[in-house]
Amino acid sequence: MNRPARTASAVAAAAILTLAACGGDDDEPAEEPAAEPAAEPAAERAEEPAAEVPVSPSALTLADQDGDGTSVTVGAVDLPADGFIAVHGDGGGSPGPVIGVSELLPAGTSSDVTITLDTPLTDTGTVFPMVHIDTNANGVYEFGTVEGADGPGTTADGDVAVGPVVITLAGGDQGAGDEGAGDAAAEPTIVISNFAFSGVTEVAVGTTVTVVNEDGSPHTWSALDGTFDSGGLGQGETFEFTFTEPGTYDYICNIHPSMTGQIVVTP
Ligand SMILES: [Cu+2]
Repeated sequence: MNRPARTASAVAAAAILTLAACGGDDDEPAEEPAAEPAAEPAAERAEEPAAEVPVSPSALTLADQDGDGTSVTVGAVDLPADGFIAVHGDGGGSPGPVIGVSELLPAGTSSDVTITLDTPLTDTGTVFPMVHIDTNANGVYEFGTVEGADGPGTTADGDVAVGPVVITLAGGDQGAGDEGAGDAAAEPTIVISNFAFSGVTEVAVGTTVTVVNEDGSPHTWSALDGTFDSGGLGQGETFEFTFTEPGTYDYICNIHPSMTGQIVVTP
């Protein structure tokens, strides 16, 4: 588990030995410069919690996608320890500032991770999801704010686990929301769009409600009491449920729990 750190210090030690050896050929003063570099790596190692948490092998499975610019979905991420996906904006063809961070993800493989962008894209563009490991194991993403904490994860080859994702924003699609509402009377529909539920809020018992996800990001339509659960719906996918019990049903998207809604089923 500590292999990367050990390798790093071994390399540092080797470099120091080389320095000392070269200096030795020359003269005695060589011992003084050698003392300084020796002290630094030791101090770094003591302060850096990274040594205790593995950052490799990390891996990302990425694909270009359509979206509304508010999120990016990572197909899969493999983590050697608990960590995050930090989404970097486009810094001129390479990772720029971070514009969104996932929740804490467990060690192992997570699929279809959707990360909300704090700074939404306003046009088709590229973002760079990057693995960051929770090196201080406190569940909080602190890279850049706490020294030495939560640095990038690296692949088995030793590269930073990062890659570009082109998000294509749909243009001229603004009429789409109206269609669902128009048919609501005949065919009760709940539309998921722009990370929000809209549509029918009250139906009679026995009614079948259709839920459609218009977002590029996957969402679910899930009753808090478990009465219904669409599971993950991709873009354009629908789910139908027939209400057989009157009541008031609160629901959320399990992927984005801040997405909430309610439907009343009348007797
Ligand atoms: Cu969602």
